[in-house]
Amino acid sequence: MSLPRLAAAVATACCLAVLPLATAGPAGASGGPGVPDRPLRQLAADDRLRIGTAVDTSALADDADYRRLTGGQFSTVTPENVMKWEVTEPRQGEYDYAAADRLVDFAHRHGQKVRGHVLVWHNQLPSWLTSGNFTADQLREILHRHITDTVRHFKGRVWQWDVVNEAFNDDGTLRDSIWLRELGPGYIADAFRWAHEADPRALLFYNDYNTEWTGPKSDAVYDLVRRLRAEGVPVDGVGFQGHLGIQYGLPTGMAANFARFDRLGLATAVTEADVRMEMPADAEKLATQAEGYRLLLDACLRTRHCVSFTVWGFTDKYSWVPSTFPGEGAANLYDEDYRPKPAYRALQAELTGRARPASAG
Ligand code: 9MR
Repeated sequence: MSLPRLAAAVATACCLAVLPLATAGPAGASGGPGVPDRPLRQLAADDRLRIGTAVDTSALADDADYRRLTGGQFSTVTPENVMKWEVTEPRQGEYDYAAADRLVDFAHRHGQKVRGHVLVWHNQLPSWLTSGNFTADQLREILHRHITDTVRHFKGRVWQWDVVNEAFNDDGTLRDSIWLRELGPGYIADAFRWAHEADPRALLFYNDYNTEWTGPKSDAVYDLVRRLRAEGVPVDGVGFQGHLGIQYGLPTGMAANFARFDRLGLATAVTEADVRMEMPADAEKLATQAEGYRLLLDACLRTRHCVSFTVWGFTDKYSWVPSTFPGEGAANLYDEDYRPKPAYRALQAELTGRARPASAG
């Protein structure tokens, strides 16, 4: 991204229209000594940061508390599932953007920006695609059309797109996916070029997990985006998902890792933060969890062009964790009854009174 575009990205993270906002939750406890009990989005606006959540659109439709906190606490939203290929193109060439459109409208009404998730991934693909007997040329054209049609549909309404998601293994080799097998590694650059053609103003991100610290995987992402930018491929940013588990110990060196991407002239973002634990939860585990969230936010706030910090859902009432990691859970900022947890207070405190490095441009 050119410097003016990067500066514009940071500027849109700042200066949010602040709407009448909700309290922290039904329990509405104070933010702790010296910490004002202001909604996260207001506090983040002071730091020129957008704070976001993934949104479960069924909960948004059915649960008034969920709706109130989604609109009141966050200044950007990511559809947790409804912009994924299996939902948006369930039959070849037949698109269904209805659920995603409803979320984009909600975001618009609440002064929120939208992170589009996701264009190229190995998961949640429709069966017509995975079990079809397509030639490489046909598959390339299918990918081109899907990206073009989807990005055009949301043109001007999506702030950041996760263009390519989780293309690497933890050892830094490219993941064996339908895209790599059939199209070769060039699919990544193609995807960014096609997305840029469809909406030249959207910020285009590479997004992955276990890349928050330095190691073979984040080195591989770093080498990829450096090479793509040198080749003039329109990559604007790197997303660090931020799925942590306290049983593994909390990561170190995240700010230094984010900084090297920043020095490439890229925007960065924390895109899917949650901090899970082995159940049952207790006060000590919740305190460690709070520190995990705090460390992720601190790394972002220290990074000049870290433009948004998104949590992957905000309440334990709706979370992907228990079904994916049996015996684990309690990964979110609010408990199942919408009581704010220590992690919520830690984010409030971390956002309060932080002087961020001045942005370039
Ligand atoms: O939270 C999502 C869950 O509801 C889906 O069942 C799951 C299917 O793979 O995807 C989850 O979201 C993932 C995201 O799209 C990409 N990064 C990892 C997230 C958690 O698995």
